[in-house]
Amino acid sequence: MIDHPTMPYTALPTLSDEERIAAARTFRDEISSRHTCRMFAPRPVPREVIEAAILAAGSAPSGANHQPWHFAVVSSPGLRHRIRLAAEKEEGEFYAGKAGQEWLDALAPLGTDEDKSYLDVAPWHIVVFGQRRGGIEPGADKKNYYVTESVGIACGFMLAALHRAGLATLTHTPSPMGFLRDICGRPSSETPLMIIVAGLPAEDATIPVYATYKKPLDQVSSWL
Ligand code: IYR
Repeated sequence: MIDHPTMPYTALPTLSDEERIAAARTFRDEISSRHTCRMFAPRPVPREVIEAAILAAGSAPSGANHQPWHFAVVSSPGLRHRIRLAAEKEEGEFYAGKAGQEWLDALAPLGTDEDKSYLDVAPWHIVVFGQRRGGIEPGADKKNYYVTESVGIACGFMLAALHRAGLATLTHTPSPMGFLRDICGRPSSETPLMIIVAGLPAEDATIPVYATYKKPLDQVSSWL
């Protein structure tokens, strides 16, 4: 076996079973209070929050530790408006029928439509790309593995970090979203996965009640 350096794993706190259960439940309560928000306040949020959230996302596990992600962080009003216009063009067709009736029916209880004005309002768009090729060293061009899984986990970490910082978030997935590559100036070897829209919620922000229904434990798990 090729020699590979190791180091002690000391990251975990020492907890009693009671403390462990309480900690798991505290995190459950905190993260389950996050809900997708489509109504933002036009208020600035410090760049440092976004930097820390990206580093949190970047600590996610990934195939061969290649970290096959890129976060294009868009704050300029001009670029955010370009993203809005391009997204609304695609979504206009989507909601006009391209999605198909079954998909439109599934979305109806959420009340979404082609109006993406929140993209002009929220101060940060974090456009997440998966990299088909890369590797760990700067400039490397190796094959990446489990790209979608890895980037999905990183997005989860990022949403948790932004929520912890008191920001509202939205995972926006315009369909199709190839335009994001052009607007963000990314190479064809990268695939946009989603825009994580982040900011403070509007004072009168609401969310669809439908989105707050979460499946109970017995529906989402089996214990063998
Ligand atoms: N991308 C569209 C449609 C949409 C699709 C799913 I699946 C959602 O959970 C929500 C919306 C939009 O953003 O409106």
